[in-house]
Amino acid sequence: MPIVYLSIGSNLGKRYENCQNGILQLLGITKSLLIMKSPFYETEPVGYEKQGWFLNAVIKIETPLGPYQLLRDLKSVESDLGRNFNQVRFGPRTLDLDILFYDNLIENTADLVIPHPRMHERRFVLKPLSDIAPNMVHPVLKKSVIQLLKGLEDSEQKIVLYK
Ligand code: PH2
Ligand code: MG
Ligand code: MG
Repeated sequence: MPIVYLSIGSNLGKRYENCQNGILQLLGITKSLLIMKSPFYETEPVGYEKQGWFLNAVIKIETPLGPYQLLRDLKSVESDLGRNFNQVRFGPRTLDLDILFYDNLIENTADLVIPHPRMHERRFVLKPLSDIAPNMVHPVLKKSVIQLLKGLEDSEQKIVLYK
């Protein structure tokens, strides 16, 4: 079955509970298996700065679903956990679930871009991803996760281990 890496994030309400409940719901409705889970990090907001820090983590799952059905289910879990979709781009959210990698699939449509189009610029994605998949090679950029992480500027995007 396909192996998928997902990024989890929350910066509204009970951030840790939102993430944990989101993971559990997602595994339930998609009948996916949790293979690995990174530690959580507290991360400085990227993109839109007037908002609270996020909690972020990455999980590795094995799923029977294709990428578009998985995307639909991620969105339904996000809205179930109180996410309001009529808000600023990159702004605060109770739960964000993004597909980073879906096997080595490269997908580029209006609805879905895989690998995630901004993952390689984001420490809040690359750090937890490097904890569980340091040698995974980005199928477009042809660099490993650890190489992508080392390519980021040291000063930008503060992140702190949470638990
Ligand atoms: N998600 C965003 C925009 N900015 N910043 C951090 N630190 N963590 C996120 O998960 C995040 C963000 C859009 O999805
Ligand atoms: Mg998202
Ligand atoms: Mg996102």
